[in-house]
This record gives sequence, C-alpha cells and structure tokens, in this order.
Amino acid sequence: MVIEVPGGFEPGALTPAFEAGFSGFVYIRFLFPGGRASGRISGGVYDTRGPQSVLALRDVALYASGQRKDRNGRGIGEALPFPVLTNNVGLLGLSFGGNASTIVLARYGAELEGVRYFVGWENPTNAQIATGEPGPGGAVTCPANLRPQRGDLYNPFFTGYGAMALRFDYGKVRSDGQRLFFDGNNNSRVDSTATGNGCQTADTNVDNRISDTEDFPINGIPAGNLRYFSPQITEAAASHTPSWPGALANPGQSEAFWKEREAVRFYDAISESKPALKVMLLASVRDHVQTSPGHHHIRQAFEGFHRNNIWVTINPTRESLAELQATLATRTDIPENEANTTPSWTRAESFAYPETVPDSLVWAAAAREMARRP
Ligand SMILES: [Ca+2]
Ligand SMILES: [Ca+2]
Repeated sequence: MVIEVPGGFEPGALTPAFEAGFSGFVYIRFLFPGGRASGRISGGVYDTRGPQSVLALRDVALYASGQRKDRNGRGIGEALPFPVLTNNVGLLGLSFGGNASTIVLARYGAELEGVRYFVGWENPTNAQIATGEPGPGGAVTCPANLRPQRGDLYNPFFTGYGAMALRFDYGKVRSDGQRLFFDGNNNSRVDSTATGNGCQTADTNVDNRISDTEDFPINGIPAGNLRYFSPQITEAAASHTPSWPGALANPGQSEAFWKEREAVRFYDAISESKPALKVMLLASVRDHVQTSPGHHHIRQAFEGFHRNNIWVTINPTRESLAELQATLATRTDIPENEANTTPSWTRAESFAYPETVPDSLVWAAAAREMARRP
C-alpha cells in the first residue's frame, strides 16, 4: 500500500491516477482539509500544509494501517473487496509533499504501526529551497496563461551549503512591497526585460545567467492573505525595511509558518519516533524545479536521515527499474547507489538518473523495491 502525498502548495487532487507500474498496490490519493476535487470535498479549512494538513495525513496513514475506521465503521480491509497488507504502508512524498511526509513521521511515526518506508521525490527540504532562493529565479512576471521558459538560472548570491539553511550573501536583499529580491544593481526596484513569449525575466542582458549586477527576485508562497519567504531572507530584508509591507509575512510570521513546514527541522525526531523507517530519496540529474548545482535539497534530506542512523538510499536499483521497462537493464547512464553511503553531490550524473527515465516509472520502481525490503 502506498499513500501519495501530493506536491505543490495546493490541497491536492484525486486525478490523474498513477496506476502504471503500481499493480499489486493499493495506491491512495487524498485531499488535504479544505480541498475539493472530482466532486468531492475534504472537510475543514486548508492551512497550506500546516498542522491540520499533517494531522489529516496522519489519519489517512492510520486508516491505511488498519488502525482507523471509515465513517461507516469499516476498516480498510473491510471496505475493499480484496486482502490488503495493512502492515506494509509507504509514503510517496512528491516534491513539496515530502515536507508533510517527514513531519508526520516525526510527530506521529510511533503510532503509525503499518508505515514502513518513505519515498521522497525531489523534495524542497527547507523554506529557502521551497521558495526558489537558490534557483531557478529569473521569472519576474508572466501573463496568466503562460509559464516562464525554463532556464537553468541560479542565484549568484548563494555562498554555500548548510544542513539546515543554505548560505547567501543577503546584503542586497530588498522589498518592493510585493516580493523580496536581491537588488544586484542597487536601484531599489526589480529590473527585467521581456522574453520572446511575453514574460519578463531578470536576466536583463539575456545571456542565460543571472550575474551579481542583475536582480534575483523571490516570489514567495501565498497562504491566507500573506506571502511567505524564508525566515533567513525575511530577517535580512527587515533590517533594510523600516516600514514592513502588509502583504508580506514579517520575520515572526515567517518563522511561525516555516517551523511547521520545513522538513529539515524534523529529521532528528524521526530517530525517536520511527527508528526502523527506511527511506529512498529520488533524484534526477535535472531536478523538476531546482537549478542550483549540488542538489542541496537531496543532500539535506540524505544527511538528515543518515546522521540519525535511519536507513537511506538514493534511487531504485537498475534492476528494479528494469522490472518495469526491460530496456533499462543495460543502460550505463543509470547509477547504482550504495545505501547509507554519501554520494559525490557535485557530480549529479554519478548518483542521479537521467531525464530519459520517466519520473512516474521511478516512483513505481521505488515503491516496489521498498515494499519488498525486509
Ligand atoms: Ca534592481
Ligand atoms: Ca544575465
């Protein structure tokens, strides 16, 4: 049995179903409280993956584990017309869903008797990464019906990796009332130029990089009537902003928001709540969002579990992938990673899978491998 914890900052959706490769599994999708989809409504008020969302995920996992009844008084084994393995439940945390997955395991792992493993696909593990501080950047505005062209732009003010927080030179961070930005050219506004498709990019000289004399805007995450940025950049911006804009979360609000939503704050608690958990982190060479070299988010998660002696590996084996697509058996560009062994983070090709392997196939191979692991 596998529970998909959806990505994005929305309450989730019930379609499409990712059955391909998951035959034999009960594949569970759900809506966070307040979510609506496919004619169904999840009760409650959406709190943008906050404590109420985490509690709901706990209840879904309890139901999957046979520890809770549905509203008709049936357990999952009675509700479904076939036998279910309530003692073999995994969480498949997609992108931002990895944070709620990590938090539910830290807070409630001890009572989630059937949950044995966590598969995390390219999870943005802290606020800086979730809001795109290291990258991709560049997008300033875009017409409502367009998405910015993906460029591999990244932040020239990034100065180093940290297990909890990345390091940036925040000296040039300012607010324009709507967002925070690194004001590379020191003129107190976000400078941009039009791209071919009608969007505006901060790469003003269009050389496909952001230099330290160009601007690097951070768009934040909307929740309620505020826009949230990382505690680190918010603190830095506040020191240059005597009159804080009402649309942006202030330092206290940012900290209160992220202390309930950043995976990096919760790895240590899992060593107490779920010491037997097994973890597989999924990473491709080119992340579905992140652009900054070094796979900082995969590294934060790997180190978080590894330092707490939680079994952790990166990506399914080539053999697991080949069970779903036989031609992958002979591919030499799919790395094989040793569990509990730190990879060479700066050489993505040495540990991450290439883009020619479909992500959904990797999710299925990962769940199959983890469900069979003793
Ligand atoms: Ca500027
Ligand atoms: Ca440029």
